[in-house]
Amino acid sequence: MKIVLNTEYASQNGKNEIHLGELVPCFENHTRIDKIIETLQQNDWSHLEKPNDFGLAPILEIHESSYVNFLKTIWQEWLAEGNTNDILPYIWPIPGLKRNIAHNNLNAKIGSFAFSNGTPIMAGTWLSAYTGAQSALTAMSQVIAGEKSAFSLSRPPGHHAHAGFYGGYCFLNNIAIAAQFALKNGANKVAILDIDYHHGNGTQDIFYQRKDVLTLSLHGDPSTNFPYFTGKIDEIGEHDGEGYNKNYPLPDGTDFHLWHNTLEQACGEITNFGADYLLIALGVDTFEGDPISNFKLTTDDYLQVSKTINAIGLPTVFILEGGYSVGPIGKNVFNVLSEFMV
Ligand code: SP5
Ligand code: ZN
Repeated sequence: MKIVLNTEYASQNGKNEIHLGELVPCFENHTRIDKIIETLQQNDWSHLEKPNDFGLAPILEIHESSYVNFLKTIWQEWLAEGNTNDILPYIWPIPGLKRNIAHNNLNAKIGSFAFSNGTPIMAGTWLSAYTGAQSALTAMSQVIAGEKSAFSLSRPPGHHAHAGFYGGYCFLNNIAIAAQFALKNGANKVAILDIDYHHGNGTQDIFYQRKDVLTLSLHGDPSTNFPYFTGKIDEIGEHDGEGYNKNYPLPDGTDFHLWHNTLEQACGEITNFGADYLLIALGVDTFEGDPISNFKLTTDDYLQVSKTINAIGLPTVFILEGGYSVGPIGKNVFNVLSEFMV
């Protein structure tokens, strides 16, 4: 399998997020990728490819140009006003207030492009986000060119990002950008299977009215888990997309037996759909030791996950999402990829 790394992954280096009422060091930090690289090397897998640069066009297929422009320029605007700390939003134009992306006040503008507060922006955010998206595109292009599988080892993650706003540690929706790229380059249908602990709200929203992209997500029940306001079972898509989105919310404390039975149901949907390619939003925050999640998967369980995904038999692109237990993250990711590591 080909593995593509955005070497600028550490340029996103947020200091703090709010957790249980206090500022704590960001869970989503560069040590996650450092550890995955280290584990790959220990397992004699040290050939990591650099992303090609596909430019802004494939990003603009998914994201609004005003939003992309915001991500590119907000740090300079922030600096120009004399600020030095990371940018964190603190007011949002929820219904009843008026969204205004052209607002002159930066706090008002920032809140208009964000949906949650735990996602700092700093000098290197755009570089990491841009190269992360290019990494996903490169992995996708390799599979389009005939590779059986590829892995985008990239950071920051993407599945929470919507067409026009960021949150949940995500800025650009890498997997949506890669899926759209596949459709533009010959595919008729693609399936996205999101196995991160959290609902892939951005990906769901982006393809909600489309039937050429089947979106499936297994996640912690939004009644008790981020992102709270999406991810329920009755969100099935709309218009042409009705029936092409499926959510599998699972209760707190879910163990591998229930999780894997659910995975097999989702795999059945993918087989029936008849996709040309499968894209996996690969989060390992389902791990039993994850500090912000509460499923009970073990490192060995991820070996079976690899077998079950491989049994679908489709050319497959894996794109890294979450997973915050840094010590075992490398082995957990390696095990999900194990059947594809040829
Ligand atoms: C890509 C990804 O995995 N994003 C996850 C974003 C989750 N952010 C919210 C974290 C909230 C931390 N505090 C929650 C306490 C849970 N008991
Ligand atoms: Zn997650």
